[in-house]
Amino acid sequence: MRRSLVVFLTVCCTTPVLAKDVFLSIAGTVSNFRTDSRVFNPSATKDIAIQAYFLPVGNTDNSAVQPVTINVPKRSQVILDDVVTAVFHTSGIGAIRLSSADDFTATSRIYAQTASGTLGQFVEGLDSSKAKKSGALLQVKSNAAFRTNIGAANPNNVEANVTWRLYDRNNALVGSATNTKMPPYAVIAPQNIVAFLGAGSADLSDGWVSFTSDQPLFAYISVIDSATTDPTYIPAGDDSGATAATTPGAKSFDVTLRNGAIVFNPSPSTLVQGDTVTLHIHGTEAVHGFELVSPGNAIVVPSLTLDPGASTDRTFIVSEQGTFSYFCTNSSCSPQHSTMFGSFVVGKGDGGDGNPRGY
Ligand SMILES: [Cu+2]
Repeated sequence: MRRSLVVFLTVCCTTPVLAKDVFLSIAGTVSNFRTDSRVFNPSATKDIAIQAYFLPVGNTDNSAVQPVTINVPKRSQVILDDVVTAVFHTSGIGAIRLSSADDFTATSRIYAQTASGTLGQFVEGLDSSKAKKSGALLQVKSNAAFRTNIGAANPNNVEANVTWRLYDRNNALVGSATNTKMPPYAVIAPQNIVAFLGAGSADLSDGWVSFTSDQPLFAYISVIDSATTDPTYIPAGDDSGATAATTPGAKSFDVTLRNGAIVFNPSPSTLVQGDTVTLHIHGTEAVHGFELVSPGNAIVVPSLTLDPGASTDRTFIVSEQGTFSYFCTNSSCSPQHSTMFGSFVVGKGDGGDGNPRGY
């Protein structure tokens, strides 16, 4: 009796589970852009049903999005031209999630309609099991000849906390890490990598991006030739998740933005010219801003704003001596805005005694 039960359990549970949860990270019907998708059912014996979700961009919670059913007969390709309009009866840009208890594959081509024809790029539908907690996006090009857009989709029904790092052609970290919170099923629209990652005027004739996330993520870049608008879609490859090597002698500070004060911890009074500084900036209580200006009025940390609970890192090299000033840049943050400023003095070096030298 017991033996037959064991046999029964073994037989019942060794059937492979083919459930799939596939993401097309970018699709859209907007201005002259369209997306044509194809879905294929490889089964020789079974017609299948797929639940399709359109997840709009905007990095918002898409967990309440309702699905549309797509039926795919056995051994058939279903043609979904202009999929956003044809299947979802909407427009705009977003990711598409396709979910089924059965196996299938999905592909798409997102393209611009031009006077002389279309210019497009291939997007492979990737199962959520292929999403990555750490990845590398290669072939970044951003200069006079090319621009690079970056986008991402969170395939989880929970928030993902992502840290992005941009590296130049010498594999040196550019600027500082950028932290992004992605709500459940949130989608980040393709956007220029220079603005998204705060690259400033760095040389990005070649580069790459790494990301780490507490939830597996889909991320991609699209590299666009500025002269022809020829686009190339590049999905994330694997990375070890190692963080950037820290600069020897680097100093880091927590900077808390709260109603009425900007608080450094520890005090930046020991900084000297040449130090590499990372500020871990934390928002609390209200939407506060932050900017840091050098003694010569150079903007060291460009204006940023943080929601309560949000944080971001900014790294810079102290290039001048004198008084550095910081202040809140959101004048409507709170009634105590007018006291949200401060300064610190940078000397020449400590002269070996651990104390800052006057200047
Ligand atoms: Cu303020």
